[in-house]
Amino acid sequence: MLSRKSQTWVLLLLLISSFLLHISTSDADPLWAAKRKRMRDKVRKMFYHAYDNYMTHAFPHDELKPLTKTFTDSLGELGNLKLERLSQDYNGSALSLIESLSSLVVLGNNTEFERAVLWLSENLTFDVDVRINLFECNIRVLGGLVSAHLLATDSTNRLVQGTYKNQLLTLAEELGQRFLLAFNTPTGLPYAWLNLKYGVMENETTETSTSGCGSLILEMGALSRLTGDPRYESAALRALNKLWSMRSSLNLLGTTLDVMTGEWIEYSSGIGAGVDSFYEYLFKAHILFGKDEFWRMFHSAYVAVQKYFRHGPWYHEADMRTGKPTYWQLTSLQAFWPGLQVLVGDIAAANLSHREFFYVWEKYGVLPERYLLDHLMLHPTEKYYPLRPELAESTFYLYQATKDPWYMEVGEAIVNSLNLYTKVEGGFASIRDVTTKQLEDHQHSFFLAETCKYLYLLFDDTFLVDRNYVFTTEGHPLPVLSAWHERLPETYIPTNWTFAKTPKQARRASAMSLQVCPATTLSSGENGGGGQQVESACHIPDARIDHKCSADEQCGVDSTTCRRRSCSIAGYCGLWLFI
Ligand code: DMJ
Repeated sequence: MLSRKSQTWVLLLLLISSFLLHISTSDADPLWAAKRKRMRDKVRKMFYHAYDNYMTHAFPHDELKPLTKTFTDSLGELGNLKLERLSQDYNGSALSLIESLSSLVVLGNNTEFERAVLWLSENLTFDVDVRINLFECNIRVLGGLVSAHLLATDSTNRLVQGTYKNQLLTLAEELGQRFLLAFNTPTGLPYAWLNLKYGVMENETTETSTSGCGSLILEMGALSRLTGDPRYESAALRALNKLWSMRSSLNLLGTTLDVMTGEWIEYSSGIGAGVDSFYEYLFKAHILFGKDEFWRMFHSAYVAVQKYFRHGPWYHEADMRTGKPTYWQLTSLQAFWPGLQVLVGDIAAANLSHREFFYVWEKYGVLPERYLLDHLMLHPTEKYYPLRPELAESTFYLYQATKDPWYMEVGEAIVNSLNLYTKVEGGFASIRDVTTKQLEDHQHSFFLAETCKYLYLLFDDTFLVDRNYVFTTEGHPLPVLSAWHERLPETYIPTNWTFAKTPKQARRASAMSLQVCPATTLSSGENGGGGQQVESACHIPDARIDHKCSADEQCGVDSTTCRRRSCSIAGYCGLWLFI
Protein backbone atom coordinates (compact mmCIF):
# COMPACT_ATOMS: atom_id res chain seq x y z
CA MET A 1 0.00 0.00 0.00
CA LEU A 2 1.46 3.34 -0.98
CA SER A 3 1.66 6.07 1.63
CA ARG A 4 -0.52 9.13 1.14
CA LYS A 5 2.51 11.06 -0.06
CA SER A 6 3.34 8.29 -2.52
CA GLN A 7 -0.19 8.36 -3.77
CA THR A 8 0.14 12.09 -4.18
CA TRP A 9 3.08 11.57 -6.49
CA VAL A 10 1.50 8.82 -8.44
CA LEU A 11 -1.49 11.00 -9.11
CA LEU A 12 0.50 14.07 -9.96
CA LEU A 13 2.58 12.16 -12.43
CA LEU A 14 -0.52 10.66 -13.89
CA LEU A 15 -1.93 14.08 -14.41
CA ILE A 16 1.20 15.37 -16.08
CA SER A 17 1.41 12.24 -18.15
CA SER A 18 -2.17 12.07 -19.26
CA PHE A 19 -0.34 12.65 -22.55
CA LEU A 20 0.27 8.95 -22.53
CA LEU A 21 -3.32 8.02 -22.41
CA HIS A 22 -4.33 9.34 -25.80
CA ILE A 23 -7.94 8.85 -24.99
CA SER A 24 -9.30 12.01 -26.45
CA THR A 25 -12.77 11.69 -27.86
CA SER A 26 -11.60 13.99 -30.60
CA ASP A 27 -8.72 11.69 -31.55
CA ALA A 28 -11.13 8.90 -32.28
CA ASP A 29 -12.96 11.13 -34.75
CA PRO A 30 -11.17 11.17 -38.14
CA LEU A 31 -12.30 14.73 -38.82
CA TRP A 32 -10.80 15.95 -35.58
CA ALA A 33 -7.65 13.97 -36.18
CA ALA A 34 -7.29 15.57 -39.61
CA LYS A 35 -7.88 18.98 -38.11
CA ARG A 36 -5.24 18.41 -35.44
CA LYS A 37 -2.77 17.42 -38.12
CA ARG A 38 -3.64 20.47 -40.19
CA MET A 39 -3.19 22.73 -37.19
CA ARG A 40 0.06 21.04 -36.22
CA ASP A 41 1.42 21.68 -39.71
CA LYS A 42 0.30 25.28 -39.52
CA VAL A 43 2.17 25.78 -36.24
CA ARG A 44 5.24 24.00 -37.63
CA LYS A 45 5.21 26.51 -40.52
CA MET A 46 4.94 29.39 -38.06
CA PHE A 47 7.94 28.16 -36.10
CA TYR A 48 10.08 27.82 -39.22
CA HIS A 49 8.97 31.17 -40.57
CA ALA A 50 10.18 32.74 -37.33
CA TYR A 51 13.29 30.58 -37.02
CA ASP A 52 14.47 30.75 -40.62
CA ASN A 53 14.08 34.51 -40.69
CA TYR A 54 16.03 34.79 -37.47
CA MET A 55 18.79 32.58 -38.87
CA THR A 56 18.90 34.56 -42.12
CA HIS A 57 18.68 38.12 -40.84
CA ALA A 58 19.74 38.14 -37.20
CA PHE A 59 21.85 35.14 -36.17
CA PRO A 60 24.26 35.12 -34.31
CA HIS A 61 22.81 38.21 -32.73
CA ASP A 62 20.14 37.78 -30.10
CA GLU A 63 16.77 38.58 -31.59
CA LEU A 64 15.19 39.35 -34.94
CA LYS A 65 13.67 42.67 -35.93
CA PRO A 66 11.21 41.26 -38.46
CA LEU A 67 10.00 44.51 -40.03
CA THR A 68 13.44 45.80 -40.99
CA LYS A 69 14.98 42.32 -41.19
CA THR A 70 17.74 43.38 -38.86
CA PHE A 71 18.73 42.29 -35.37
CA THR A 72 18.98 43.36 -31.77
CA ASP A 73 21.50 42.21 -29.18
CA SER A 74 18.91 42.20 -26.53
CA LEU A 75 20.40 39.95 -23.87
CA GLY A 76 21.82 43.06 -22.30
CA GLU A 77 18.48 44.80 -22.18
CA LEU A 78 16.02 42.08 -21.18
CA GLY A 79 14.12 42.68 -18.01
CA ASN A 80 13.75 46.40 -18.46
CA LEU A 81 13.55 48.11 -21.77
CA LYS A 82 16.62 50.21 -21.17
CA LEU A 83 19.27 49.92 -23.82
CA GLU A 84 22.70 49.29 -22.40
CA ARG A 85 25.74 50.32 -24.38
CA LEU A 86 27.30 47.07 -25.40
CA SER A 87 31.00 46.76 -26.03
CA GLN A 88 32.12 47.15 -29.64
CA ASP A 89 33.09 43.55 -30.18
CA TYR A 90 29.86 42.07 -28.83
CA ASN A 91 28.07 40.19 -31.57
CA GLY A 92 25.28 38.77 -29.54
CA SER A 93 24.83 35.46 -27.81
CA ALA A 94 22.64 33.78 -30.42
CA LEU A 95 19.88 34.02 -27.82
CA SER A 96 17.10 33.01 -30.20
CA LEU A 97 19.08 29.96 -31.30
CA ILE A 98 19.56 28.87 -27.68
CA GLU A 99 15.86 29.42 -27.07
CA SER A 100 14.99 27.33 -30.16
CA LEU A 101 17.00 24.26 -29.15
CA SER A 102 14.30 22.42 -27.22
CA SER A 103 11.61 23.47 -29.70
CA LEU A 104 13.61 21.89 -32.52
CA VAL A 105 13.59 18.59 -30.61
CA VAL A 106 9.87 18.91 -29.85
CA LEU A 107 9.29 19.36 -33.59
CA GLY A 108 11.46 16.35 -34.27
CA ASN A 109 14.18 18.25 -36.17
CA ASN A 110 17.21 16.53 -34.71
CA THR A 111 19.44 17.46 -37.63
CA GLU A 112 18.99 21.20 -37.07
CA PHE A 113 19.28 20.67 -33.31
CA GLU A 114 22.65 19.02 -33.76
CA ARG A 115 23.82 21.73 -36.13
CA ALA A 116 22.86 24.36 -33.56
CA VAL A 117 24.55 22.46 -30.73
CA LEU A 118 27.73 22.25 -32.74
CA TRP A 119 27.71 25.94 -33.58
CA LEU A 120 27.10 26.93 -29.97
CA SER A 121 29.82 24.56 -28.75
CA GLU A 122 32.34 26.21 -31.01
CA ASN A 123 31.29 29.85 -30.78
CA LEU A 124 29.38 30.74 -27.65
CA THR A 125 31.28 32.56 -24.95
CA PHE A 126 30.15 34.34 -21.81
CA ASP A 127 33.35 36.27 -21.35
CA VAL A 128 31.66 39.38 -22.69
CA ASP A 129 31.31 42.88 -21.32
CA VAL A 130 27.52 42.84 -21.14
CA ARG A 131 25.23 43.76 -18.29
CA ILE A 132 22.59 41.07 -18.13
CA ASN A 133 19.45 40.56 -16.11
CA LEU A 134 20.01 37.50 -13.92
CA PHE A 135 16.40 36.29 -14.06
CA GLU A 136 16.10 36.59 -17.84
CA CYS A 137 19.53 35.12 -18.53
CA ASN A 138 18.75 32.24 -16.18
CA ILE A 139 15.42 31.26 -17.71
CA ARG A 140 16.44 31.83 -21.33
CA VAL A 141 20.14 31.00 -21.57
CA LEU A 142 20.95 28.73 -18.63
CA GLY A 143 17.57 27.01 -18.92
CA GLY A 144 17.94 26.65 -22.69
CA LEU A 145 21.41 25.12 -22.38
CA VAL A 146 20.62 22.77 -19.50
CA SER A 147 17.43 21.54 -21.14
CA ALA A 148 19.18 21.02 -24.49
CA HIS A 149 22.00 19.14 -22.77
CA LEU A 150 19.47 16.79 -21.17
CA LEU A 151 17.74 16.29 -24.51
CA ALA A 152 21.05 15.69 -26.28
CA THR A 153 22.09 13.03 -23.79
CA ASP A 154 18.72 11.28 -23.71
CA SER A 155 19.22 8.22 -25.88
CA THR A 156 15.51 8.03 -26.71
CA ASN A 157 15.87 11.21 -28.80
CA ARG A 158 17.99 9.36 -31.33
CA LEU A 159 20.45 12.20 -31.64
CA VAL A 160 23.88 11.49 -33.00
CA GLN A 161 25.52 10.96 -29.65
CA GLY A 162 29.03 10.82 -31.09
CA THR A 163 29.15 14.51 -31.91
CA TYR A 164 27.98 15.55 -28.48
CA LYS A 165 30.57 15.71 -25.73
CA ASN A 166 28.69 17.67 -23.05
CA GLN A 167 29.66 20.98 -24.63
CA LEU A 168 26.36 22.60 -23.64
CA LEU A 169 26.82 21.56 -20.04
CA THR A 170 30.31 23.05 -20.05
CA LEU A 171 28.82 26.30 -21.31
CA ALA A 172 26.04 26.17 -18.74
CA GLU A 173 28.58 25.67 -15.97
CA GLU A 174 30.62 28.60 -17.18
CA LEU A 175 27.50 30.75 -17.05
CA GLY A 176 26.46 29.38 -13.65
CA GLN A 177 29.84 30.30 -12.19
CA ARG A 178 29.38 33.86 -13.38
CA PHE A 179 25.90 33.93 -11.87
CA LEU A 180 27.29 33.09 -8.43
CA LEU A 181 28.84 36.55 -8.17
CA ALA A 182 25.35 38.06 -8.06
CA PHE A 183 24.53 36.22 -4.83
CA ASN A 184 27.31 37.87 -2.86
CA THR A 185 25.02 40.03 -0.69
CA PRO A 186 24.42 40.09 3.08
CA THR A 187 21.00 38.50 2.56
CA GLY A 188 21.91 35.95 -0.08
CA LEU A 189 19.30 37.56 -2.33
CA PRO A 190 20.90 38.06 -5.76
CA TYR A 191 21.41 41.33 -7.56
CA ALA A 192 19.08 41.69 -10.53
CA TRP A 193 21.88 42.82 -12.82
CA LEU A 194 25.33 41.47 -13.46
CA ASN A 195 28.10 42.12 -15.93
CA LEU A 196 29.05 38.76 -17.39
CA LYS A 197 32.73 39.70 -17.64
CA TYR A 198 33.24 41.84 -14.55
CA GLY A 199 30.57 40.71 -12.09
CA VAL A 200 28.35 43.13 -10.20
CA MET A 201 29.29 46.68 -11.16
CA GLU A 202 29.90 49.49 -8.72
CA ASN A 203 26.73 51.41 -7.84
CA GLU A 204 24.58 48.64 -9.29
CA THR A 205 20.95 48.90 -8.29
CA THR A 206 20.04 46.83 -5.24
CA GLU A 207 16.40 46.61 -6.24
CA THR A 208 15.08 43.36 -7.62
CA SER A 209 11.83 41.49 -8.01
CA THR A 210 10.29 38.51 -6.26
CA SER A 211 10.62 36.47 -9.46
CA GLY A 212 14.23 37.61 -9.72
CA CYS A 213 15.02 35.91 -6.40
CA GLY A 214 12.54 33.07 -6.43
CA SER A 215 12.69 31.67 -9.96
CA LEU A 216 16.21 30.30 -10.17
CA ILE A 217 15.88 26.95 -8.47
CA LEU A 218 14.90 24.79 -11.47
CA GLU A 219 17.79 25.79 -13.72
CA MET A 220 20.44 26.21 -11.01
CA GLY A 221 19.25 23.07 -9.21
CA ALA A 222 19.45 21.08 -12.44
CA LEU A 223 22.94 22.49 -13.07
CA SER A 224 24.09 21.29 -9.66
CA ARG A 225 22.62 17.84 -10.17
CA LEU A 226 24.32 17.56 -13.56
CA THR A 227 27.74 18.86 -12.55
CA GLY A 228 27.88 17.56 -8.99
CA ASP A 229 28.75 21.09 -7.87
CA PRO A 230 26.23 22.01 -5.12
CA ARG A 231 26.96 25.76 -5.20
CA TYR A 232 24.34 26.66 -7.80
CA GLU A 233 21.45 24.92 -6.10
CA SER A 234 22.56 26.17 -2.66
CA ALA A 235 22.67 29.77 -3.82
CA ALA A 236 19.23 29.55 -5.44
CA LEU A 237 17.78 27.75 -2.44
CA ARG A 238 19.22 30.22 0.06
CA ALA A 239 17.69 33.10 -1.89
CA LEU A 240 14.34 31.32 -2.09
CA ASN A 241 14.30 30.58 1.63
CA LYS A 242 15.22 34.15 2.47
CA LEU A 243 12.47 35.42 0.20
CA TRP A 244 9.94 33.09 1.80
CA SER A 245 10.99 34.29 5.27
CA MET A 246 10.01 37.80 4.15
CA ARG A 247 6.37 36.84 3.57
CA SER A 248 3.69 38.60 5.56
CA SER A 249 1.53 36.97 8.21
CA LEU A 250 -1.02 36.44 5.40
CA ASN A 251 1.54 34.37 3.44
CA LEU A 252 1.74 37.09 0.80
CA LEU A 253 4.85 38.61 -0.77
CA GLY A 254 5.44 41.97 -2.38
CA THR A 255 6.75 42.63 -5.89
CA THR A 256 10.09 44.37 -5.40
CA LEU A 257 12.70 44.36 -2.65
CA ASP A 258 16.18 45.47 -1.72
CA VAL A 259 18.82 42.72 -1.88
CA MET A 260 21.13 44.41 0.62
CA THR A 261 18.59 45.01 3.39
CA GLY A 262 16.04 42.31 2.59
CA GLU A 263 13.26 44.88 2.89
CA TRP A 264 10.26 45.20 0.64
CA ILE A 265 10.04 48.18 -1.69
CA GLU A 266 6.69 47.44 -3.36
CA TYR A 267 4.18 45.85 -0.99
CA SER A 268 1.48 45.34 -3.57
CA SER A 269 1.59 42.13 -5.57
CA GLY A 270 -0.48 39.70 -7.58
CA ILE A 271 0.22 36.73 -9.82
CA GLY A 272 1.55 38.70 -12.78
CA ALA A 273 4.69 40.64 -13.60
CA GLY A 274 7.52 40.42 -11.08
CA VAL A 275 5.97 37.57 -9.10
CA ASP A 276 4.46 35.00 -11.51
CA SER A 277 7.27 32.49 -11.82
CA PHE A 278 7.97 32.56 -8.07
CA TYR A 279 4.72 30.60 -7.56
CA GLU A 280 5.40 28.48 -10.61
CA TYR A 281 8.86 27.46 -9.39
CA LEU A 282 7.76 26.52 -5.89
CA PHE A 283 5.46 23.89 -7.30
CA LYS A 284 7.66 22.81 -10.20
CA ALA A 285 10.65 22.48 -7.85
CA HIS A 286 8.50 20.11 -5.81
CA ILE A 287 7.83 18.07 -8.97
CA LEU A 288 11.47 18.07 -10.07
CA PHE A 289 13.22 17.54 -6.75
CA GLY A 290 10.44 16.05 -4.63
CA LYS A 291 11.25 18.04 -1.52
CA ASP A 292 8.45 18.48 0.99
CA GLU A 293 9.56 22.00 1.85
CA PHE A 294 8.73 23.19 -1.68
CA TRP A 295 5.32 21.63 -1.35
CA ARG A 296 4.67 23.31 2.00
CA MET A 297 5.72 26.71 0.73
CA PHE A 298 3.67 26.36 -2.42
CA HIS A 299 0.60 25.17 -0.63
CA SER A 300 0.54 28.13 1.77
CA ALA A 301 1.32 30.56 -1.04
CA TYR A 302 -1.37 29.12 -3.32
CA VAL A 303 -4.08 29.21 -0.71
CA ALA A 304 -3.15 32.84 0.07
CA VAL A 305 -3.40 33.76 -3.62
CA GLN A 306 -6.81 32.16 -3.91
CA LYS A 307 -7.94 33.89 -0.76
CA TYR A 308 -6.63 37.43 -1.26
CA PHE A 309 -6.22 37.89 -5.03
CA ARG A 310 -9.02 35.87 -6.53
CA HIS A 311 -12.25 37.59 -7.41
CA GLY A 312 -14.43 35.08 -9.24
CA PRO A 313 -12.43 34.16 -12.33
CA TRP A 314 -10.18 37.24 -12.05
CA TYR A 315 -7.09 37.93 -10.00
CA HIS A 316 -6.48 41.43 -8.75
CA GLU A 317 -3.48 42.69 -6.80
CA ALA A 318 -3.38 43.23 -3.06
CA ASP A 319 -1.22 44.67 -0.31
CA MET A 320 0.83 41.89 1.25
CA ARG A 321 0.37 43.38 4.73
CA THR A 322 -3.39 43.78 4.78
CA GLY A 323 -4.67 41.65 1.91
CA LYS A 324 -6.65 44.68 0.74
CA PRO A 325 -7.05 45.00 -3.06
CA THR A 326 -4.74 47.54 -4.70
CA TYR A 327 -4.96 47.25 -8.49
CA TRP A 328 -7.84 45.67 -10.39
CA GLN A 329 -5.96 44.68 -13.49
CA LEU A 330 -5.70 41.69 -15.74
CA THR A 331 -2.23 41.35 -17.20
CA SER A 332 -1.15 39.18 -20.06
CA LEU A 333 1.46 37.44 -17.90
CA GLN A 334 -1.22 36.23 -15.47
CA ALA A 335 -2.57 33.94 -18.18
CA PHE A 336 -0.02 31.27 -17.15
CA TRP A 337 -1.92 30.75 -13.90
CA PRO A 338 -4.59 28.35 -15.22
CA GLY A 339 -1.77 26.16 -16.57
CA LEU A 340 -0.21 26.00 -13.13
CA GLN A 341 -3.61 25.27 -11.63
CA VAL A 342 -3.94 22.29 -13.96
CA LEU A 343 -0.69 20.88 -12.60
CA VAL A 344 -1.95 21.21 -9.05
CA GLY A 345 -5.32 19.74 -10.01
CA ASP A 346 -7.46 22.82 -9.55
CA ILE A 347 -9.07 22.22 -12.92
CA ALA A 348 -12.38 23.98 -12.32
CA ALA A 349 -10.69 27.18 -11.21
CA ALA A 350 -8.24 26.88 -14.13
CA ASN A 351 -11.05 26.51 -16.63
CA LEU A 352 -12.92 29.47 -15.19
CA SER A 353 -10.00 31.91 -15.44
CA HIS A 354 -8.86 30.57 -18.79
CA ARG A 355 -12.26 31.38 -20.25
CA GLU A 356 -11.96 34.98 -19.07
CA PHE A 357 -8.50 35.39 -20.55
CA PHE A 358 -9.77 33.97 -23.81
CA TYR A 359 -12.75 36.32 -23.68
CA VAL A 360 -10.33 39.27 -23.56
CA TRP A 361 -8.21 37.69 -26.31
CA GLU A 362 -11.28 37.44 -28.51
CA LYS A 363 -12.28 41.00 -27.73
CA TYR A 364 -8.99 42.37 -29.10
CA GLY A 365 -7.80 39.51 -31.30
CA VAL A 366 -4.78 39.13 -29.00
CA LEU A 367 -4.19 39.62 -25.28
CA PRO A 368 -3.36 43.20 -24.25
CA GLU A 369 -0.56 43.61 -21.75
CA ARG A 370 -2.86 45.25 -19.19
CA TYR A 371 -6.64 45.44 -18.96
CA LEU A 372 -8.45 47.38 -16.26
CA LEU A 373 -10.90 45.07 -14.55
CA ASP A 374 -12.72 47.83 -12.69
CA HIS A 375 -13.46 49.71 -15.94
CA LEU A 376 -13.44 46.76 -18.35
CA MET A 377 -11.12 48.70 -20.64
CA LEU A 378 -7.55 48.79 -21.84
CA HIS A 379 -4.81 50.37 -19.79
CA PRO A 380 -4.09 53.72 -21.48
CA THR A 381 -0.44 52.97 -22.25
CA GLU A 382 0.10 49.22 -21.95
CA LYS A 383 -1.82 48.21 -25.03
CA TYR A 384 0.84 46.01 -26.54
CA TYR A 385 1.04 42.30 -27.23
CA PRO A 386 4.64 41.11 -27.65
CA LEU A 387 3.76 37.59 -28.91
CA ARG A 388 3.50 36.24 -25.37
CA PRO A 389 2.88 32.52 -24.84
CA GLU A 390 0.90 32.38 -21.59
CA LEU A 391 -2.60 31.83 -22.98
CA ALA A 392 -1.35 29.15 -25.37
CA GLU A 393 0.50 27.53 -22.46
CA SER A 394 -2.61 27.30 -20.29
CA THR A 395 -4.66 26.09 -23.23
CA PHE A 396 -2.16 23.28 -23.77
CA TYR A 397 -2.31 22.21 -20.10
CA LEU A 398 -6.09 22.35 -20.00
CA TYR A 399 -6.38 20.25 -23.13
CA GLN A 400 -3.96 17.69 -21.69
CA ALA A 401 -5.95 17.49 -18.48
CA THR A 402 -9.45 17.41 -19.94
CA LYS A 403 -9.07 16.34 -23.58
CA ASP A 404 -11.91 18.74 -24.22
CA PRO A 405 -11.73 19.62 -27.96
CA TRP A 406 -12.87 23.13 -27.13
CA TYR A 407 -9.30 23.92 -26.07
CA MET A 408 -8.11 23.01 -29.54
CA GLU A 409 -10.55 25.53 -30.91
CA VAL A 410 -9.02 28.10 -28.60
CA GLY A 411 -5.60 27.06 -29.93
CA GLU A 412 -6.85 27.47 -33.46
CA ALA A 413 -8.12 30.97 -32.70
CA ILE A 414 -4.72 31.89 -31.26
CA VAL A 415 -2.89 30.51 -34.30
CA ASN A 416 -5.21 32.35 -36.67
CA SER A 417 -4.77 35.65 -34.83
CA LEU A 418 -1.00 35.30 -34.82
CA ASN A 419 -0.96 34.64 -38.55
CA LEU A 420 -3.44 37.38 -39.32
CA TYR A 421 -2.05 40.21 -37.21
CA THR A 422 1.61 39.47 -36.50
CA LYS A 423 3.04 37.54 -39.44
CA VAL A 424 5.17 39.64 -41.78
CA GLU A 425 7.55 38.69 -44.51
CA GLY A 426 10.52 38.82 -42.15
CA GLY A 427 9.07 36.80 -39.26
CA PHE A 428 6.50 37.56 -36.56
CA ALA A 429 6.27 41.09 -35.19
CA SER A 430 5.00 42.23 -31.80
CA ILE A 431 1.87 44.37 -31.63
CA ARG A 432 2.34 47.89 -30.30
CA ASP A 433 -1.35 48.66 -29.94
CA VAL A 434 -3.98 45.93 -29.84
CA THR A 435 -6.71 48.34 -30.94
CA THR A 436 -4.98 49.42 -34.17
CA LYS A 437 -2.80 46.32 -34.59
CA GLN A 438 0.11 48.63 -35.30
CA LEU A 439 3.25 46.51 -35.28
CA GLU A 440 6.55 46.81 -33.48
CA ASP A 441 9.88 45.63 -34.89
CA HIS A 442 10.63 42.82 -32.44
CA GLN A 443 10.35 39.05 -32.50
CA HIS A 444 11.03 38.03 -28.91
CA SER A 445 13.00 34.86 -28.36
CA PHE A 446 10.18 33.41 -26.23
CA PHE A 447 8.06 33.20 -29.37
CA LEU A 448 10.40 30.42 -30.50
CA ALA A 449 10.91 28.90 -27.05
CA GLU A 450 7.32 28.98 -25.84
CA THR A 451 4.54 30.34 -28.02
CA CYS A 452 5.22 28.03 -30.95
CA LYS A 453 6.14 25.11 -28.69
CA TYR A 454 2.97 25.13 -26.61
CA LEU A 455 0.80 25.56 -29.71
CA TYR A 456 2.57 22.68 -31.39
CA LEU A 457 2.21 20.44 -28.33
CA LEU A 458 -1.47 21.27 -28.18
CA PHE A 459 -1.93 19.68 -31.60
CA ASP A 460 0.81 17.06 -31.48
CA ASP A 461 2.13 15.75 -28.19
CA THR A 462 4.25 12.92 -29.63
CA PHE A 463 7.27 14.43 -27.88
CA LEU A 464 5.67 13.75 -24.52
CA VAL A 465 4.69 10.15 -25.03
CA ASP A 466 6.43 7.87 -22.54
CA ARG A 467 8.22 10.83 -21.01
CA ASN A 468 7.73 12.88 -17.93
CA TYR A 469 8.84 16.47 -18.20
CA VAL A 470 8.39 19.63 -16.26
CA PHE A 471 8.57 22.80 -18.37
CA THR A 472 10.52 25.76 -17.03
CA THR A 473 8.90 29.18 -17.09
CA GLU A 474 10.55 29.69 -20.49
CA GLY A 475 9.08 26.44 -21.82
CA HIS A 476 12.31 24.42 -21.71
CA PRO A 477 11.60 20.81 -20.75
CA LEU A 478 13.50 19.17 -17.87
CA PRO A 479 12.95 15.45 -17.34
CA VAL A 480 11.69 14.34 -13.95
CA LEU A 481 14.44 11.93 -12.93
CA SER A 482 14.29 9.56 -10.01
CA ALA A 483 17.98 10.20 -9.38
CA TRP A 484 17.21 13.84 -8.63
CA HIS A 485 14.44 12.98 -6.26
CA GLU A 486 14.50 12.56 -2.56
CA ARG A 487 12.12 9.60 -2.67
CA LEU A 488 9.62 7.47 -4.55
CA PRO A 489 11.60 6.56 -7.63
CA GLU A 490 9.14 3.75 -8.39
CA THR A 491 6.39 6.25 -9.09
CA TYR A 492 8.14 7.49 -12.20
CA ILE A 493 7.62 4.24 -13.98
CA PRO A 494 4.34 4.40 -15.89
CA THR A 495 3.62 0.69 -15.40
CA ASN A 496 3.61 1.26 -11.66
CA TRP A 497 0.76 3.70 -11.94
CA THR A 498 -1.92 1.35 -10.77
CA PHE A 499 -3.59 3.74 -8.42
CA ALA A 500 -5.99 5.40 -10.80
CA LYS A 501 -8.32 2.85 -12.31
CA THR A 502 -9.90 4.93 -15.06
CA PRO A 503 -8.59 7.66 -17.33
CA LYS A 504 -11.22 9.96 -15.87
CA GLN A 505 -9.74 9.56 -12.41
CA ALA A 506 -6.28 10.19 -13.72
CA ARG A 507 -7.39 13.44 -15.24
CA ARG A 508 -9.09 14.65 -12.12
CA ALA A 509 -6.63 13.52 -9.52
CA SER A 510 -3.90 15.78 -8.32
CA ALA A 511 -1.31 16.31 -5.72
CA MET A 512 -3.10 19.34 -4.40
CA SER A 513 -6.50 17.74 -4.10
CA LEU A 514 -5.02 14.86 -2.18
CA GLN A 515 -3.19 17.15 0.17
CA VAL A 516 -6.15 19.35 0.85
CA CYS A 517 -9.17 17.15 0.61
CA PRO A 518 -8.00 13.55 0.39
CA ALA A 519 -11.39 12.17 1.30
CA THR A 520 -13.01 13.60 -1.81
CA THR A 521 -10.49 12.34 -4.30
CA LEU A 522 -9.83 9.00 -2.68
CA SER A 523 -13.45 8.10 -2.27
CA SER A 524 -14.18 8.95 -5.88
CA GLY A 525 -11.21 6.78 -6.82
CA GLU A 526 -12.30 3.81 -4.80
CA ASN A 527 -15.76 3.92 -6.22
CA GLY A 528 -14.13 3.82 -9.58
CA GLY A 529 -16.58 6.29 -10.89
CA GLY A 530 -15.39 9.72 -11.91
CA GLY A 531 -16.33 11.30 -8.61
CA GLN A 532 -16.28 14.98 -7.87
CA GLN A 533 -14.18 17.40 -9.77
CA VAL A 534 -11.64 19.31 -7.77
CA GLU A 535 -13.20 22.67 -7.16
CA SER A 536 -10.45 24.54 -5.43
CA ALA A 537 -7.22 23.90 -3.65
CA CYS A 538 -8.45 25.49 -0.45
CA HIS A 539 -11.54 23.32 -0.37
CA ILE A 540 -11.89 21.40 2.88
CA PRO A 541 -15.06 19.36 3.23
CA ASP A 542 -17.22 19.55 6.34
CA ALA A 543 -16.68 16.72 8.79
CA ARG A 544 -20.11 15.27 8.04
CA ILE A 545 -21.41 14.68 4.57
CA ASP A 546 -24.85 16.09 5.54
CA HIS A 547 -23.11 19.30 6.78
CA LYS A 548 -24.54 18.92 10.31
CA CYS A 549 -22.33 20.17 13.10
CA SER A 550 -22.19 21.00 16.76
CA ALA A 551 -19.05 23.19 16.65
CA ASP A 552 -17.18 25.37 14.12
CA GLU A 553 -14.28 22.92 14.07
CA GLN A 554 -16.49 20.44 12.26
CA CYS A 555 -16.88 22.83 9.32
CA GLY A 556 -14.53 23.05 6.37
CA VAL A 557 -13.37 25.77 3.98
CA ASP A 558 -15.50 27.03 1.11
CA SER A 559 -14.08 26.11 -2.26
CA THR A 560 -14.90 29.33 -4.08
CA THR A 561 -14.16 32.01 -1.52
CA CYS A 562 -11.63 30.04 0.54
CA ARG A 563 -13.49 31.28 3.64
CA ARG A 564 -13.92 29.01 6.63
CA ARG A 565 -17.50 27.92 7.20
CA SER A 566 -19.00 28.07 10.66
CA CYS A 567 -21.66 26.14 12.53
CA SER A 568 -25.05 27.86 12.71
CA ILE A 569 -27.39 27.84 15.70
CA ALA A 570 -29.51 25.34 13.78
CA GLY A 571 -26.47 23.07 13.56
CA TYR A 572 -25.37 23.37 9.91
CA CYS A 573 -22.04 24.41 8.40
CA GLY A 574 -22.20 27.40 6.08
CA LEU A 575 -20.88 30.83 5.23
CA TRP A 576 -23.17 32.51 7.70
CA LEU A 577 -23.17 36.24 8.04
CA PHE A 578 -23.13 37.39 11.64
CA ILE A 579 -24.42 40.89 12.22
C1 DMJ B 1 8.95 34.62 -20.89
O1 DMJ B 1 10.26 35.03 -20.83
C2 DMJ B 1 8.62 33.71 -19.73
O2 DMJ B 1 7.44 33.03 -19.99
C3 DMJ B 1 8.52 34.47 -18.44
O3 DMJ B 1 8.09 33.63 -17.40
C4 DMJ B 1 7.53 35.61 -18.58
N1 DMJ B 1 7.80 36.44 -19.72
C5 DMJ B 1 8.07 35.83 -20.99
C6 DMJ B 1 6.86 35.53 -21.83
O4 DMJ B 1 5.81 36.37 -21.72
